[in-house]
Amino acid sequence: MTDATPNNETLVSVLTAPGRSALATIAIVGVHARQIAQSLFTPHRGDFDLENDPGPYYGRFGGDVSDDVVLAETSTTHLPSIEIHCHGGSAMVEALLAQVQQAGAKAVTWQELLRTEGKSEVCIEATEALTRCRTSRAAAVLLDQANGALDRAIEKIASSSDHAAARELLSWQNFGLHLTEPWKILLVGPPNVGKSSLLNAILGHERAIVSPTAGTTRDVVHGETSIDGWSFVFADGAGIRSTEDEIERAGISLIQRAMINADMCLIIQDLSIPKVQNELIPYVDHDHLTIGNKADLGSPWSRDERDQLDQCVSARTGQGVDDLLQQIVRRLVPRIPASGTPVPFTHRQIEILTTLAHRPG
Ligand SMILES: Nc1nc2c(ncn2[C@@H]2O[C@H](COP(=O)(O)OP(=O)(O)OP(=O)(O)O)[C@@H](O)[C@H]2O)c(=O)[nH]1
Ligand SMILES: [Mg+2]
Repeated sequence: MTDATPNNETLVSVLTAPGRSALATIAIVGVHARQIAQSLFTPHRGDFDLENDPGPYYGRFGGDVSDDVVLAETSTTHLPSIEIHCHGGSAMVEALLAQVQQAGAKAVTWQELLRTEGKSEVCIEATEALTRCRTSRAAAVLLDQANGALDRAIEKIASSSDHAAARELLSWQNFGLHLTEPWKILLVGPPNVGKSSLLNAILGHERAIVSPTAGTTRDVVHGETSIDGWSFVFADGAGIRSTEDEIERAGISLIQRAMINADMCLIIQDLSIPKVQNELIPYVDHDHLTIGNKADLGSPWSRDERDQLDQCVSARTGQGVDDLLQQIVRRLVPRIPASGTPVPFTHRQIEILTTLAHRPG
């Protein structure tokens, strides 16, 4: 592992997320790290001798403004690296950071610090993605990439010009991009078919207003949940119909625009009234499932008409809702990578692989 820090430069960075928290971690890395710690830290008990004992030490860090901290040397390369665990109020973190800078360290982002320690771009991206992913299942895939699965695969492809291997990696791109961004599912259909009721049944709480009045929902209402360890955001909006009501028309245009960015639409119809062909719903080009709701009520639908649907549900009783969720997962996450599989998860990585897949030779 190489380090990119100029010999005389020592860096300081806050490793924890910006904002107030219980605790924060500041890292000092570079040739003068020990010297800087020595000038600002006084242990509550015993000696402070990083050369011979990496700690942890408990003591006071700072001059006029100071904090009780735990300090330890955490070097993994030949470059001295020290972590200070202080209280997390943003004013205290800023004050300590300023004092470390005054003592000679240069403030950098935690990404720059990782780069200095010789970590690859993929590893830095994975570390960043891990702070944003929402489920432990997604985190496990990202940890594999932080530990080098994707770096090793890209290196091998680059040296062997193995186009098929590049294409295989690219087949995971949609899955990979959704490790940090939930899949977007839009509930669409005519007014009063039970879109808001179904959103509430899926989320397990009363997120959207439900009423027998057609045209109740106007704004797009979002709710996030995880299914089988993958993250999804469901969105419900205005029922689509032709109307003179200006506010309802604005709501319909919102939901039509939201369809453009949705990963999948659920086209909902009401089984308790005769089947209507709603030409206003432009779903045919879109990945979608057709749903018949209100299956708890009597229905004028023929057997054939019901069989053409992907799923019958009752938002009121919950009948069929779990089966619907399983269908959604099977459609959007048809393959799950085995442990250790390289998976690209940023647009930068996808671009690199696309170039490798098309490189002559
Ligand atoms: N029996 C029965 N009634 C339902 C079911 N789902 C919804 N409803 C009723 O149907 C009516 C309309 O439900 P909503 O969820 O507000 O329908 P919507 O599609 O969101 O309607 P808009 O927002 O107006 O477009 C309400 O009275 C609900 O209680 C169901 O599965 N079974
Ligand atoms: Mg509604």
